[in-house]
Amino acid sequence: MTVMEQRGAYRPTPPPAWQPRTDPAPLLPDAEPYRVLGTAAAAEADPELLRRLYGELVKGRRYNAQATALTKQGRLAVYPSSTGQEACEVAAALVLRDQDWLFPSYRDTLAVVARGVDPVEALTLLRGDWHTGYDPHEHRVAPLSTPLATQLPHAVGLAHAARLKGDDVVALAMVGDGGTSEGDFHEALNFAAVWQTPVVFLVQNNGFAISVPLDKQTAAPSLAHKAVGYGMPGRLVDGNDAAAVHEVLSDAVRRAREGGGPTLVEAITYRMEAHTNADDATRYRGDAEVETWKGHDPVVLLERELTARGLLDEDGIETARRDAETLAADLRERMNQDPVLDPMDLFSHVYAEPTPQLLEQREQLRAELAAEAESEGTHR
Ligand SMILES: Cc1ncc(C[n+]2csc(CCOP(=O)(O)OP(=O)(O)O)c2C)c(N)n1
Repeated sequence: MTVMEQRGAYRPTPPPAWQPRTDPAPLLPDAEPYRVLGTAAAAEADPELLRRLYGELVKGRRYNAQATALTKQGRLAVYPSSTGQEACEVAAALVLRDQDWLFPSYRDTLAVVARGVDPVEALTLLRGDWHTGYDPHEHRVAPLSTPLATQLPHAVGLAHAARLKGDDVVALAMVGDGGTSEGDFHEALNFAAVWQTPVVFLVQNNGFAISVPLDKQTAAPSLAHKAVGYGMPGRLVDGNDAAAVHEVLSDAVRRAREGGGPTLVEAITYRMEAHTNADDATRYRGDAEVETWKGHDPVVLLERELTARGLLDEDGIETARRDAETLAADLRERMNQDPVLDPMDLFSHVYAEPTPQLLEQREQLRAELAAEAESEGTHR
């Protein structure tokens, strides 16, 4: 007995009964990624939606190939291809309503284009012209974010603010498996769950963060399990099954819209190509692995389902390919024109109110450009 107890001043009592603050069971992901294509659930899927998804996947595959070709021609500085991940890209864009917001990472140009952004404007960051070459407000698409996971707190902030204002807005934020190790991922998920923010986090687990495979990235049972620690549901989906990704994301968006709070969706997919055109993937992964994933190609999976059910014939396939070629030809033609850029634009859109330093630098540049123009004039 302690001295205090001997004096009778302290009476130990048991602590209040403890119980988990929420039941973790409903938050846990299923044991297997959710699938629709090739299962009984496919019969329930809307044929029109499947056909639309197919057309977008074919266009997306072609867009990736064209953009990669543009890097080889020196028209694009860099392109992080989403070949193999088109189902996630397309579904993410299609589940959103006009008033919702998309928060993409650098790998998500396809989602940005599928949402309606001009295919050339979507590439100006990767051409090195502008940080964001499109007006984010026009289609409600935030800038393609290169610093990993920084788009996530932005998505939460926007969705939380919209909710405080009473606006019916959901934000869908995309991030890679490597991005889930960032502090921003943690902060975004924590705030989202505490505030019950109408936001959906889509983690595309494509196996690698550049050369770092998932097992060196995390010890979590799955990335979807990370949701449970924050108090939101984690869902696992086959990321190459466009119908399944569309369904799971639609459920999550609906839940967010109805006040049910955030959801973390982990889509199991695979990056079929190198991290970017600047990477050599053969240095860290074998051909056998890539071949295995080629057998689970998102475009082929959907094409098989549609043809098996008589929802797509040779003509339909041909039309989809022609539309994709039209998109690629337009992209090629417009990307082959030299952009007209004004160096003074460097100073626009940096701050709402430019700082004195920026104003000073702007004047320096203006003087240099004027001097250059004058000397060009005298030497001509
Ligand atoms: C904050 C930050 N740290 C490091 C990098 C460098 N970096 C660029 S891409 C990348 C890997 C990201 O992998 P993942 O999140 O899985 O996305 P993926 O590229 O596979 O789509 C890294 C580490 C960065 N862009 N931002």
